[in-house]
Amino acid sequence: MAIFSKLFSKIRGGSTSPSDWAEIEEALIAADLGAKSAAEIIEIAKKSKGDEIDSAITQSLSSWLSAKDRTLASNSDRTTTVMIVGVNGTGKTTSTAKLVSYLKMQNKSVLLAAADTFRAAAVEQLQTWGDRLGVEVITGPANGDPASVAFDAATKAKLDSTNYLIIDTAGRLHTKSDLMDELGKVRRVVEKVLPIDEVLLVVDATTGQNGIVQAKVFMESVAITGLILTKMDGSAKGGIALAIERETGTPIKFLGTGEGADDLAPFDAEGYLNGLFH
Ligand SMILES: Nc1nc2c(ncn2[C@@H]2O[C@H](COP(=O)(O)OP(=O)(O)OP(=O)(O)O)[C@@H](O)[C@H]2O)c(=O)[nH]1
Ligand SMILES: [Mg+2]
Repeated sequence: MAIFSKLFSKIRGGSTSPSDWAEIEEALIAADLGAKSAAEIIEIAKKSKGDEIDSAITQSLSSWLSAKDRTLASNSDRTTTVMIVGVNGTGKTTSTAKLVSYLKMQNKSVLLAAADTFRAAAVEQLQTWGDRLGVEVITGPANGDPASVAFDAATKAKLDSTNYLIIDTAGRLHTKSDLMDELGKVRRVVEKVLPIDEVLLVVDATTGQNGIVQAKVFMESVAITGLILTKMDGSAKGGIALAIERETGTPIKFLGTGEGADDLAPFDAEGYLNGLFH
């Protein structure tokens, strides 16, 4: 992930030719930083001298990261509700399971809502995770209304004073407006019982710049409070985290780094920036 170390060693190596700069810029774009940020980094590097380059670039990169709270919402007096949304196959269900594991480590009680009613296999997948992790999963009839499953789950979570309700939704193409509207319906119906605290958009890091497009469209339909960036273990292009925060202004709350229940880590912005250099 140390995408800047090559850049610096080249610059420090002496005079940097136009083709060297072009090569560095290409490397930054290939690392998924995005064309705009890559060009700006080159400008900063050209303007800075020797030892100043590191700090000048670090300063810009930190200002591009979101300044918003990255911690998962929590309420001491009522159930905290989390909706998990995103396009197909990004890792929503797996991330839901990972969040259960994360919350159970903190001795929190969790209820799951299988609001992906489109595929029987989707309900089974969540149920399997629920059994493995020892949490109850509220399901509904196949092809039933996802909002109704979410409503039933919210009612039960409130009644039982469960600490967290996590609603796993079906994957949907951000370009399909009827499916996007359905998320708004799930939200409104749950809000009859409990406020929605988090809407976490799950983005697959390996989809690169397309992830940013997905995030922007989802943000127009539902009020996204944070991102979970998955499959970081399968992407050597660490720039996407920075690019997506800069472009959307939305904080990454967690990184997914594998297929297991414990392969989730809160996003450490400082550690991430350090990792880009070393
Ligand atoms: N390597 C890796 N694989 C992951 C990660 N997160 C999820 N996966 C895998 O990605 C695949 C899809 O994950 P799911 O959790 O089913 O994705 P989903 O978004 O729920 O999919 P749909 O409900 O079909 O839209 C599975 O094979 C997961 O094991 C991750 O952080 N790293
Ligand atoms: Mg799923």
